[in-house]
Amino acid sequence: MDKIALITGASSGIGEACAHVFAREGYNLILTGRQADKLENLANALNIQFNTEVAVANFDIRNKAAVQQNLEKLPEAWKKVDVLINNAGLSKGLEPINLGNPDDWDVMIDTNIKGLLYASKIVSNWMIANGSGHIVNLGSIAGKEVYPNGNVYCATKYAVDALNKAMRIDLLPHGIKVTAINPGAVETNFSNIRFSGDTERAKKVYEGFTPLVAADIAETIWFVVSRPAHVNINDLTIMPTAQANGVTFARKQE
Ligand code: 8X3
Repeated sequence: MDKIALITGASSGIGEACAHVFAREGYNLILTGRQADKLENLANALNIQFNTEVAVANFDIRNKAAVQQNLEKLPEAWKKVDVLINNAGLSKGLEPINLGNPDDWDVMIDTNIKGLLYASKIVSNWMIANGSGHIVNLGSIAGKEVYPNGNVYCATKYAVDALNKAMRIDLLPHGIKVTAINPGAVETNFSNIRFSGDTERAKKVYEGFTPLVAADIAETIWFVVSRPAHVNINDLTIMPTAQANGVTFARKQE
């Protein structure tokens, strides 16, 4: 069998873009996410375009039992995962801590931290059994700097940063590479979800400059994964040229 990449949160955005790039590069794919129809459509499209074999695993990454059942029931041949892309993640709300919605906090903590852990535990054991592997964790500039009203989202991405470092230590004896990719502003559905469908507010985030697109991140992940066996990129922060840090943008007035 060809190499296998498992991508969480694969039905849209950066996850979907990674599916395209890794299919193009000859990988077979395990695509996970909550939206079965979107995953199936993507699987069919990649099969037609690249002849990619795709296994779809439909579950909510916040559900520990569902993650375990759906991954463990994959046929043994599919457990020879070479690359795990821990992409599933989201932001809900952008409010000062005293006004934040604890339900939003739960969703972010359960998805961005706990979901990443559930998937990583299972797949890292497969990688240990296989004797190799590469885990790519999607962090964020929000995991490098705290910005106003970012509070809990930033905390979850700081946790990803910590787990990225921790995994690298723990999996070192097994020859497993671990990398964090930390994007700045990428125009996906991210801000629509952050602002609960307030598309006007979401659009403003990307006004007056050229943001990154999902493909920019997917190509960067491919670069990281395609380095020679002895090279690991630990941590990579990537931003639009018009963004200097979490809050400083060169915006042109329209
Ligand atoms: C997404 C980028 O700047 O909105 O993680 O936190 S940012």
